[in-house]
Amino acid sequence: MSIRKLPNTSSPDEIAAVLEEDGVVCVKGFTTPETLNGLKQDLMPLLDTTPGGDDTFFLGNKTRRLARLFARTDHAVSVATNPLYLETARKILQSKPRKVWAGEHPMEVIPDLQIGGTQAIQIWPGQGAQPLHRDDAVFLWPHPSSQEARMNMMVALTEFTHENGATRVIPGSNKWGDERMPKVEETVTAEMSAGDALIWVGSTYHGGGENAADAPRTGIVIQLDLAYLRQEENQYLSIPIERMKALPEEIQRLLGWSRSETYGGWVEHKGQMVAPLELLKIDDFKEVGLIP
Ligand SMILES: O=C(O)CCC(=O)C(=O)O
Ligand SMILES: [Fe+2]
Repeated sequence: MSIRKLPNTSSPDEIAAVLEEDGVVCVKGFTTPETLNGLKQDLMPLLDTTPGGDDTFFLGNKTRRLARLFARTDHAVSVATNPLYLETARKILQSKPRKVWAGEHPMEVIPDLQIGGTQAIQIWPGQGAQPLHRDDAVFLWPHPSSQEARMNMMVALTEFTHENGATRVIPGSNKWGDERMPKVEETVTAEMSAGDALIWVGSTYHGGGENAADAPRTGIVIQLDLAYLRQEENQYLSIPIERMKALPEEIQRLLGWSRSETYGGWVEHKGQMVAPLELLKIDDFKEVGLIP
């Protein structure tokens, strides 16, 4: 099985249809050249001074990981809200409303989405392959499942080749049960040009490839998750409050500052159980117990 490649003129429905089947898809030309250049300008100098991981295996001591992308580049906003990703994620993650009763009143509730993690990942020559894994392991999600917990997307900032450590993926492994072991021989390589995006669901096995080339391979990942699950990367502590206040409300919500229809995530303010994003509108955070 190969990774299907779709043009950036595809609809979220078309992208979601491939994801439902294969668990992975590549969108060619996902970013504009301006966004790609902006991401590189903002992140490459920071990666230059980022140390490698502290384990040789899972995170890789020749792999540099720089997180907190919403604190570090304005371009994270357009990447996360690109309909080719966000609308597609909504089709996969929000397709099954849940039934809830409030007394005699039945409710059909659609779970919110949130950004669960952001990273630039730069694999240097000499880094071996990352173990194959499912990204929804962070939630101990059971498989097979009729509901995906997470979507992930890798946007290539450099070319991704088999030689330089492009992500390895097992298409179709999103349908496997938890007893089946992923094997390297079952993987295919997600070769991409800079600006392309690889999108996969949380249950698809994959891993960073070995870099046997002579230059680093760099990409960024932004995860979109069911908002009632714990964020993998703690966004509340990752983004300075003044920067949070300046972000669009859609992004504030996606970064966890909303309150769900069934009251997940509230904070008390003057006797009301409000969405935390109400606090972002208040100038003096000491008034509500937050220290800026
Ligand atoms: O760097 C890659 O190609 C994949 C990284 C990855 O899968 C992860 O860190 O979860
Ligand atoms: Fe992963």
